Amino acid sequence: MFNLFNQFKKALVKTTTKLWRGVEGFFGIQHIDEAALETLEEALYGADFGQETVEAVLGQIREAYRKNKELQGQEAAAIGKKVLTDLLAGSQGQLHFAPPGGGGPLQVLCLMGINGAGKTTTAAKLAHFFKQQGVSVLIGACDTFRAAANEQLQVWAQRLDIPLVSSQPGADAAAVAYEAYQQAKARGAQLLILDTAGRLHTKEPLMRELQKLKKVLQKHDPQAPQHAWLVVDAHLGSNSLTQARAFHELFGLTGIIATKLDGSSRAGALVAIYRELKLPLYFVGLGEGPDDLQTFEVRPYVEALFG
Ligand SMILES: Nc1nc2c(ncn2[C@@H]2O[C@H](COP(=O)(O)OP(=O)(O)O)[C@@H](O)[C@H]2O)c(=O)[nH]1
Ligand SMILES: [Mg+2]
Repeated sequence: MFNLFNQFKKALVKTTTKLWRGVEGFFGIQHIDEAALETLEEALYGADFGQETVEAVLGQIREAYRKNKELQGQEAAAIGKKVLTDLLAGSQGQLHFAPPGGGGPLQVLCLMGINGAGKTTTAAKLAHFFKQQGVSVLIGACDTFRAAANEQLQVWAQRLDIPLVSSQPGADAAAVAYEAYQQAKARGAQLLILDTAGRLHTKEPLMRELQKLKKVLQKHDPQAPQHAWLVVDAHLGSNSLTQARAFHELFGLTGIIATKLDGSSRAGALVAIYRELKLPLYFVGLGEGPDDLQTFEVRPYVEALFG
């Protein structure tokens, strides 16, 4: 727990630095004033927390300042942390699997999102993560759109020693999903992770392809996919909220993964997404390596932002 906390904090350092720079040491100042509050407000908007959250944080801090003109930066930060923590209550996603070797029903996890969001990398990282937890995993390479996509997953699968089902570029993504499901079943796997082609939420044919994939999976199991996670690039800030709305409406998401938090200064958008859609956050990506994935936890996230 302690290690995880530190690692998270380190990776979010850029986010923190940005906020800090924006507020020029706001949290360290002896007594805050009107100018400091305005700088803080700007910094929070800059980090894409969204209007409602900025107003909630600022509202509480202003209220405290009104009552106590000697309010310290540290005290203001504690108020900010409390507001964010309350807003994020219930946002930590949880997954349950039968104990190692215990079997249990096959769960299907479908990753979706726009091009470059980090879906393929995340599919590999997740497979690696769950394998280490003793869950038996199989990956289905359903991005049949980009020629290099199969190759990218093959390299990962080989390196991490994870079974992979793939097909030719141009093949029907839903057919790959169907085949991958059968193989996962035959192997007694507990988790099937499906990587899919990147798509804009505005492009209809690709969005329809996702619906077809779902329909085909449901021939095997009416409950599948049990998990439909949107992978969002934290650099995109509030833009990712627009994506989440569209994917959720079309596909019915069950969760969010935010990648590239290691370099993002717009990480406040995660709060905005949770606030509106109430979709749990499962993992955050903190780099390009197989281990650069952490389960999302509220406390280190809030600490990193307001630390
Ligand atoms: N720094 C960083 N880079 C990442 C992260 N996740 C993915 N990437 C990089 O983002 C790029 C796009 O990733 P990819 O998985 O191919 O995206 P996809 O198009 O959604 O499948 C690659 O260069 C990845 O190495 C992350 O958490 N942090
Ligand atoms: Mg990909």
